[in-house]
Amino acid sequence: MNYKNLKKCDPQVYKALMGELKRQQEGMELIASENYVSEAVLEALGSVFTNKYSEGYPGRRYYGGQEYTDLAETLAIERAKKLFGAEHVNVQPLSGAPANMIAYSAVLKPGDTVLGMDLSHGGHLTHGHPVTLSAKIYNFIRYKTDESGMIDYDELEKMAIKHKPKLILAGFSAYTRQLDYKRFQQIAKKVGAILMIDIAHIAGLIAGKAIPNPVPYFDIVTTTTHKTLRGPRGGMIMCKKEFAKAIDKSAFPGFQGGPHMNNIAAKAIAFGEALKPSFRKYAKQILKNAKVMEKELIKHGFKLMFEGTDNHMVLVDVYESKGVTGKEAEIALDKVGITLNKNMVPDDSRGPMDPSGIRIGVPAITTRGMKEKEIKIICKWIKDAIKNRNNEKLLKKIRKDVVKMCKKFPIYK
Ligand code: DSN
Repeated sequence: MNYKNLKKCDPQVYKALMGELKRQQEGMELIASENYVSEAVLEALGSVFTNKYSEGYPGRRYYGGQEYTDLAETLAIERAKKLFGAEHVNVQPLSGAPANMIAYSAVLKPGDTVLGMDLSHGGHLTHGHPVTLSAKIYNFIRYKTDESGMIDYDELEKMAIKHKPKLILAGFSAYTRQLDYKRFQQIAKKVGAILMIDIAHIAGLIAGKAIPNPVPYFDIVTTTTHKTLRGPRGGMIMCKKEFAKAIDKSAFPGFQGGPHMNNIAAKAIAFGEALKPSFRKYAKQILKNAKVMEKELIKHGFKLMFEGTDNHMVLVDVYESKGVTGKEAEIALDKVGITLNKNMVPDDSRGPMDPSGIRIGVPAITTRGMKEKEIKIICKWIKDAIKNRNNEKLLKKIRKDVVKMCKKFPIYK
């Protein structure tokens, strides 16, 4: 990649950027929410669309000069509709957290009750964790997984009947099982709640038709565009027609100002890529890779939460199965160039900065072209690096092997 202008203009930022490029090229990226976008997406992000203010929506803007921004935003909307079978799409949310706030404020009044999944049981901060602004505005009640690690739908139904939520929220950032969309729909119908799902983690698996599509079942669907969907960092909201006006008004002028048009153009490109047959292959390969990872890690004596995975990630209790904390494991793996994140496990007895678990995802390495054979080797490296975390010589050797494998699957040449 050529950053010749940046190199001349700002050598300090250039140095940081080149360091990050090398880190991505030579590192094994196992953060479940990360991926590698195409160079076309990168080009759009760094394009002249970045200069343009476009408050409003295509055909209805508050600034002149919108013929090309309208074109790009309309392309993004139409492609997203086709990809997910959505009735209405808003591509302006700057990311997932704003998308959720926009959706809440479109349909809720301060004080309204929401049922959302508990963070330590796989939910997301923006699903009502007490430290968030949304939890200060709305009354979040958080449901959990049962002892086997599954969502207890009977308990969820009881909670819904008891608390009468205005909104029931499905979705997660560290849960590995397929959700029962129909059951969510039945429960919401029974108590007259609006039904929303945050598909940030699994949007690419849905778009690639590797897992079922929740869009027909849910009133509102929020997502990020940069995880399995492999687009630019950003958010998106899909909804049934009856919520379209409220969602659009809540996004702008309710919550945001000018949309980031460079980002929206990049979303259009990524959605175009996701409509191609090769994206389906990628999505299916993610599931295959994650299944191999599940089996291999169990074979190596790791304890997997939720008894395994149906999606792109696994959640591992390293504290119980290996006697190391999530933070210790993350540091040991960082040393060998394997990047992942420490993560709470359900009812974790440890704190979020040094929890019992690690979360491992395969989307980025699947994008690189790695398959079952490589996953088996990576799982062995994970086991060896954690076990030998104080053996600097062995860690260095694994680091070399990691770089060698990454070079066989090059990115951003
Ligand atoms: N930070 C994202 C993740 O890693 O899951 C969610 O916002």
